[in-house]
Amino acid sequence: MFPRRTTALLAALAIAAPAAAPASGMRPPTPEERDALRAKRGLRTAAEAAADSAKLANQDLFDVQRYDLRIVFNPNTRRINGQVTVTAQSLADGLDQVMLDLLDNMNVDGVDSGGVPLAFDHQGGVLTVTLDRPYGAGEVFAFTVSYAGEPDPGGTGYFGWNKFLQGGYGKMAWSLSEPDGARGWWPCKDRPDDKAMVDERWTVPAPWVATGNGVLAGTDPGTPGWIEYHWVPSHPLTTYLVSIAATDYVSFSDTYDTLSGGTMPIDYYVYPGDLADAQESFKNTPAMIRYYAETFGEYPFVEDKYGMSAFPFSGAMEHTTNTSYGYTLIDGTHRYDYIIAHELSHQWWGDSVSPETWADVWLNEGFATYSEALWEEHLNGWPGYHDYMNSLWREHFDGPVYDPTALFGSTVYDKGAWVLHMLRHVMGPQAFFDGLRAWYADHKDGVGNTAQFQANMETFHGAGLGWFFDEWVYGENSPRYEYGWSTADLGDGTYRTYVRIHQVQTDAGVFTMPVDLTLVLPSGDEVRTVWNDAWDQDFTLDSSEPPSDVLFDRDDWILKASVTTITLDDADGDGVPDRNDNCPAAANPAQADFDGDGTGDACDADDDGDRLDDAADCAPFDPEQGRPDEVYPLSARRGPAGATHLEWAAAARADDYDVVRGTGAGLRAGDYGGCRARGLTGLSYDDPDLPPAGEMFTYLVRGHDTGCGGDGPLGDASDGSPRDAPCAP
Ligand SMILES: [Ca+2]
Ligand SMILES: [Ca+2]
Ligand SMILES: [Ca+2]
Ligand SMILES: [Ca+2]
Ligand SMILES: [Zn+2]
Repeated sequence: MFPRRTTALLAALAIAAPAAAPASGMRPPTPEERDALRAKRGLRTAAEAAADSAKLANQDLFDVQRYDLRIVFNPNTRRINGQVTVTAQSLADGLDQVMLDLLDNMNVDGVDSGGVPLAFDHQGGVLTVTLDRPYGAGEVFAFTVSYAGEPDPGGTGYFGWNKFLQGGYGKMAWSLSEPDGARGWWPCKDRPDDKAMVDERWTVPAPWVATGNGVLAGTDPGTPGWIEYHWVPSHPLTTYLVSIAATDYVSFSDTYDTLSGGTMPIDYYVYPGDLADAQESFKNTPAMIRYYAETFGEYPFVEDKYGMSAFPFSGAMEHTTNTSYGYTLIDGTHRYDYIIAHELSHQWWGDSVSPETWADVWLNEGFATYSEALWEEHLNGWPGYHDYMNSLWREHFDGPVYDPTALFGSTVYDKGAWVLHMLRHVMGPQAFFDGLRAWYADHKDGVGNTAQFQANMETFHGAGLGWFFDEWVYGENSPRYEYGWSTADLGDGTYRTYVRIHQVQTDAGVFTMPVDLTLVLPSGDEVRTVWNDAWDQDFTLDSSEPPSDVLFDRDDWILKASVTTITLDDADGDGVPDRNDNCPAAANPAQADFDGDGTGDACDADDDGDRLDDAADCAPFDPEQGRPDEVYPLSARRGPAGATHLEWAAAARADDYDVVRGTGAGLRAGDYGGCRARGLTGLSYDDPDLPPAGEMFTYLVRGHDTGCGGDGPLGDASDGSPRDAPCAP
């Protein structure tokens, strides 16, 4: 809905006053205009709700199947009197009491079942009825409550008796029960999660017209001076959507051609002076129904009707098949088509698929607000849609979308619409709209909650969306982005653009989102989508032309609080930002790094990482060539027949090995001996010789690179000097 309090009506009138230049087209409302059209009221406090726990527990024990309402509305006394028959099914054995909501301004005259009086207690807004006997699970019971009183005596806005005209006030009767006003004028289980069939008999002064939900089954003059209108909806309703709107209406009709080739009436009821204006202002409704039917699935109440009835709010309310529409919005222009579209789309989102709890109200209002943008897209394509979504943008939204702090605040409406807008980009349009259609198809005439909607969309996305719902639906606030970019010419026809994305919001955690980065290239824009899931993140984008600009989320698919361009330092001017440059002080745009050690060749002293500095490396770009490492470890043990068995570990870059044998006496003289074997490709050697009596052999092994590396070391002597031993071939 687009509701507001009656007490603020004068301000609303000022906002809705015609502009100096008559507008012929629809334009997005400003945020201020939107706020002015919305009620500030919400549900009762948590403490008050908790006090309801006994009632809510009792209401869980029965399922209302049907309400038959028969109510006389007397604008002269501002009172109603009614009989409401409640038909319900017990969901538990032994149910002998049921608790309904009915505010204390209504006085209950009696409760009966088939003419037999039932005991009841009415206090604190709760009507407790003692049934004629205990009912078992599955059994159906019915009783009729007879009551009378003045609805909404405090003028909180759920019921009224006035209308406002150019010349002053007039009388009418109207209701706007969302979220919990139904209990102010009729007894019901006033919760959105229990839909029921409804039959409405509204008696009003003749010759008034009383409108309601569904199809007009007939009128009955009854008592002279009065007339009864009998409205029958063919689909179950949520209590807050039951509607009365009655005054000296004039009516006119239009026709919707259904998707299956049938027709459905569209019936309008307006104040007599507004007929001509309404015939112009309402003209687009059939096209809107058609568009939404094609987009979401057939209009939910195609067997009944769609209709609008003027009433004195400056906003509107999506009563099922009978939207109550602020009379100030009927001005002969189409500037308020967005409100017509909003309320119409509620027939799918809210009326057919109703919220399971009020915490889920964004499934109504976010969807209806998003549907405004879809209608604009239908009319004006992507630019219209894009501008419309941006008109819903705010730097800050209070609180979360789910279980909001303000039931009818901008977080629910506008951020809720942005949630769908963002989801469309995350999922892709095909999966997104398939998901919306399934959400409607699977929950029509029922209720749904946010977790179910998430699961539904995950099915079409083919992946989890918990990260998305956590940050955008259950979480609060929006990301603030800084980004910078720089491009390096790789010299091979490739341009590599470095992009840094830095999230700097302090009122929320890091946001995970796919981010569109647009490269502005001589031959046209290229959009690259990166997955941003860290506070400070770097990306590279290659292109065959140098970009003249890089745009962040050009098409505004992210509800970002801000985006700021930053400069990325590039000390050596090679186009690679310092934070990414593997040689920040040496121009090396291609960033060649032969050994992949993070230090570019342009500044790496050992390019191939073979531990020989380039200056000393006979093959600085071949780690397989170069002086072998020292052989280590080397072990010796006694082999068969007294031979010596040597084993050693492979040394890097060694292609084969030399075994050097000396004696203990030689070693003491600094002589390591000479080659015992050369060119061993294995890692062991058996020396069959036995040392002379009283002597011992010493062994050293060194690797040998058959390439340019030559001999490896034999290790260091005890004085630190390298050991050496000739090993002539
Ligand atoms: Ca650089
Ligand atoms: Ca560099
Ligand atoms: Ca390197
Ligand atoms: Ca090297
Ligand atoms: Zn709405």
